Amino acid sequence: MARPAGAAGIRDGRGVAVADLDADGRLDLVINNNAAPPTVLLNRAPRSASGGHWLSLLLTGGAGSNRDAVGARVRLTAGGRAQTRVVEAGSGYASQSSHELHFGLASAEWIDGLEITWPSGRVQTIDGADLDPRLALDRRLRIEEGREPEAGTVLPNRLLPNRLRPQQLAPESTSRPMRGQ
Ligand SMILES: [Ca+2]
Repeated sequence: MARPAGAAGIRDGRGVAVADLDADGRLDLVINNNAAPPTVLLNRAPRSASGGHWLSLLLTGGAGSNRDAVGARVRLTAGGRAQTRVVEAGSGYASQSSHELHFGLASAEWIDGLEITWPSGRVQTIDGADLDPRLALDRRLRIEEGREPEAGTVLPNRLLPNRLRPQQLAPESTSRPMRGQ
C-alpha cells in the first residue's frame, strides 16, 4: 500500500514512529532514515463516512507508577465495541512512538466507559456518563492517575513543532491519502 498511499521512498529507512502530529485524529508516521533527514508523512486520508470520531489519551502516572504510565492498559468501550491499548516504550528500532493512546471510534457519539489499569496496579474506571461531552470525542485528553478528566485536561490540538510546518506539511487539498517529503 505504500506506493498508492504516497509513502514509498528510496531513502534507507530504519526506524518508524507513529503519532498524530497535527492532532486531527489521523495517525501520522515519522521514518528515521540512515544518513538522511527523517521522512514525515502526514495522513490526509479522507474522513470516514461513518463519522471518523476518535479519542486520544495521554496518561500521567501517580504514586507507584512511572510518570509516562508506560505499561498502563486502557480498555475503552464505545458504540458496542471494546478496544484495548497499552502504553509502550521501545516498540520500534531507533524510534519511539507517541505515548498517547489513539482510539478510532467511527460513528460512536459517546464513550460508554474507560477502564485504566495503571502500572501501580490501580484499576481506575471512568463512566462515560460522567464525562463532559466536550471531552469525549475528537480530542486529546490527559488523564492523571486516580483523577477524573476535567475540562482543563484537554490538550491543544497540535504536537508538531512550528519550525517543521513549512517544509513538511502537505496541503489539505492533496488528493493522495498520504504524502511525504
Ligand atoms: Ca494527523
